Amino acid sequence: SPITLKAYEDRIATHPSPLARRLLKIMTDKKTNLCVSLDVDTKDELLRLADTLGPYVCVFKTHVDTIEDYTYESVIVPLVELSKRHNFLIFEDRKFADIGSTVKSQYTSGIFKIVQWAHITNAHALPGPGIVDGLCAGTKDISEERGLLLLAEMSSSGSLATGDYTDKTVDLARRNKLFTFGFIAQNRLGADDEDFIIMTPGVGLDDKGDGLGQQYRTVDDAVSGGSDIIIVGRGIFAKGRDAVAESKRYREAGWKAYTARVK
Ligand code: 5FU
Repeated sequence: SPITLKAYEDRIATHPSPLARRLLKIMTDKKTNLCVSLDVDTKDELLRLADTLGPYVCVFKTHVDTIEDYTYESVIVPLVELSKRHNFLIFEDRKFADIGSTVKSQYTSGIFKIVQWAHITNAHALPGPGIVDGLCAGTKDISEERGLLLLAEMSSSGSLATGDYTDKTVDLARRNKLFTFGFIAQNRLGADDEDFIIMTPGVGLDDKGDGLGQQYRTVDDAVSGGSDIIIVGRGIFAKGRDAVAESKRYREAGWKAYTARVK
């Protein structure tokens, strides 16, 4: 049977993570639990989608290392500007997976300097507590809120992140709830009063998979199962789709499924 959960609005005041409070406020104000995954190859496509779809999303997810013509000045600076104009958060789906010292450098340095602009990033729990400590140390000189999601489950077929691994990932998140505010997952995780934010990829209304292991669930399935935010990529901008119309459709479906499950 579908689970019932507190309203996003009622979680704002009590959430331990400042970034999560900001996110829940955006979701409440804009009435959206849609995160669009901007998996495109050029800066023009990325910025055009961020501008036209901005009103419908709470978060944009990026893989900034796939942008062919990336420079910090031409991609990040305007993207941050758009995030202010349309009131969305930026989530760099970096999936860190190394020792603390290395991930700290990968988060703060190089050509991407993720911590400077991505409100949210994510990491695998595989290396153990040092990965969270290293990333958290990387936020020390940043004045704005930053947050981390741990990958507790994946959408892909045959994923090894199940059972005991998933449980231990939840335990790892419990060590630092100011910074680690939730999970990439397919199910509700943690106790109700822990209030982790669950973001769920592998959501699509028209496709079953992509031939490379991706598996799609419906919006209803994900949200009634406990997902707080649905992540949609190709379902919205694949060739032949009208990205604005699809964003409206997923946003409506996501909000309807959410209101149906609220206590
Ligand atoms: F952690 C995960 C996961 O378990 N599944 C995913 O699909 C992340 N993803 C990302 O979500 C993936 O890297 C894509 O960027 C996005 C899904 O895109 P799609 O086009 O909706 O399949």
